[in-house]
Amino acid sequence: MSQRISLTRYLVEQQRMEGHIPSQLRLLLEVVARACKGISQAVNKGALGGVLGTAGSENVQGEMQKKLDIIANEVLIEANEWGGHLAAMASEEMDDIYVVPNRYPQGEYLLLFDPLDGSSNIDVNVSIGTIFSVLKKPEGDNSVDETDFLQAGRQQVAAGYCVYGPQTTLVLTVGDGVAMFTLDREQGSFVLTDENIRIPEDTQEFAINMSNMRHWDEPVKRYIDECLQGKTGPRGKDFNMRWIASMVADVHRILTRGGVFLYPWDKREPEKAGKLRLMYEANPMSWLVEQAGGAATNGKQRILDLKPGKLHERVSVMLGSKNEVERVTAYHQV
Ligand code: P6P
Repeated sequence: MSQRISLTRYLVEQQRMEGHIPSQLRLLLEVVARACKGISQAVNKGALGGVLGTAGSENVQGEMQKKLDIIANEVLIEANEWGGHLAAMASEEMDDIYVVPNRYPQGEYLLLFDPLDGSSNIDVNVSIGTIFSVLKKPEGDNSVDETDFLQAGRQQVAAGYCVYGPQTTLVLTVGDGVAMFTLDREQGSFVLTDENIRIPEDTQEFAINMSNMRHWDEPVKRYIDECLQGKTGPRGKDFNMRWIASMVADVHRILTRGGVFLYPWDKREPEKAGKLRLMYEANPMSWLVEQAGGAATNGKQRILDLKPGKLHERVSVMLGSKNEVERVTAYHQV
């Protein structure tokens, strides 16, 4: 059997050979991975752990929180607050940033996360996941506030997700390609199972919530309609469709076999730029996709170039196989 490389060894070798990962960032990534193992355990218990169903509260998005949303959020906070690698954290489940308490040393990194993406799938046993993004705290005074987080996605120093599906798989980039680690539950460690992941530039598979079709803008309607026309239409080939309603699972499929994912702006809430959140969903996923040779735009601009105005800002998302993203983006220019 080929030698098994653990996440720890991978990160140490990346640090030693590539110089990509300062020791504090390596510690941060190890802590996040350990937290994801804990979340995976909680998710896997399901009804036996009394963790299904709603918590009876709403998050900053006005969405009903599931018990596991809160558990996952707490696991990430408690795992990361004492290590000395972070100045503060931000989460989909918390209105404001969480500044590392004074009783712990402050570090130079900012950690953002959607602790459990795809919550609507928890109770029906469909894949969900944790998405995370790491920024450096801007130089300057020791205090930290929300404005320190408002950096474009191209400023990220690490990004990844952990998908809790048939396997528990951690996918990570520090700016030198994308690597995948599968959790070996017998050893209790993540093992490298794929690296230098590449997304095919072309695809015949799109992911979108078709029930929103009547609300889409014309360029998206045109793009999807041409896909649906298949071989006899302008695309000259048939397309398949997938929609898991867990961004983590849809993006994992795209990183594994290609595809294009769209959650575009629509007329249901025209004042909102989209449904997905820029800072802790679109930015980390867009960087992973770009690092694997794909593309990610909001229909008009590269997502990683967007300068956020507020922490929980939403954005229209089109990402995946490069040629498809470029096509649907071009339709927005006409
Ligand atoms: P819809 C999950 O709630 C999420 O934020 C993404 O993970 C997912 O892609 C999307 O929303 C699903 O939205 O409207 O299809 O339920």
